Amino acid sequence: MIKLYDYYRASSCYRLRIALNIKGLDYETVNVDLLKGEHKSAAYKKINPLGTAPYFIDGEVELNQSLAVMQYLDSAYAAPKLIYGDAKTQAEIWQLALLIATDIHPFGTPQVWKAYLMGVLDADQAQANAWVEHWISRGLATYETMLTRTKAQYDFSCGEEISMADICLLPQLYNARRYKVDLAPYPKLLQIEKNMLHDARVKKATPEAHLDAPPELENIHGSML
Ligand SMILES: N[C@@H](CCC(=O)N[C@@H](CS)C(=O)NCC(=O)O)C(=O)O
Repeated sequence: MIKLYDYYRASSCYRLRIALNIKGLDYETVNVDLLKGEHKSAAYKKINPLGTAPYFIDGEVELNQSLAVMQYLDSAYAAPKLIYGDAKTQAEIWQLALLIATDIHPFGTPQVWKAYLMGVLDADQAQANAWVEHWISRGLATYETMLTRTKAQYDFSCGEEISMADICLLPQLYNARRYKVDLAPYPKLLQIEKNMLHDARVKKATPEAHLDAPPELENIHGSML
């Protein structure tokens, strides 16, 4: 069975729980407690040299990048496709997924804002928060603009089905809510968030629904769940 090294609140892990649920694949999770620093242990780095979560194992296939996992799931397993459509649509799905995964997400990870900005460069908490909020707002504003430029009105970013782009977007919106970023300027993203949370496969993947989540966990997705 597929094994996923997972942390309930980590957005790259959240991406893969959504992806696996949409593909209808069974998987077991192994909890990597990022708060306790388990990902930095020598034992975990023997498994995943990158020292991050998620880590994905399917037989002989072992991957430590969530987007590579989604590409693999599409190639190795039956529809629904996460990267669908003609050449243009597939490229647009990649473009939006990468906007989240490379131009927003890394700046908000603890290894950047906590370990490096605060730990090495001596930023204080307010400065670190401002840094994270800056990259989230810049990226989400770009995403909204890009959707506005396409004339089609879809339920999701690139069509009527959930794609890898949406799978990256939803956890990023979750993070934005945690940081109390004002999402009002992004009505298209808010509509996609609502549409996604309507789907039982997505709901099941949320941090709020995660079996390892503490009972007192704040409900970030709120009434949409
Ligand atoms: N590019 C990787 C990102 C992995 C990543 O940064 N994971 C975060 C959690 S979402 C992590 O493990 N962070 C640990 C840290 O920042 O200390 C992917 O897409 O899977």
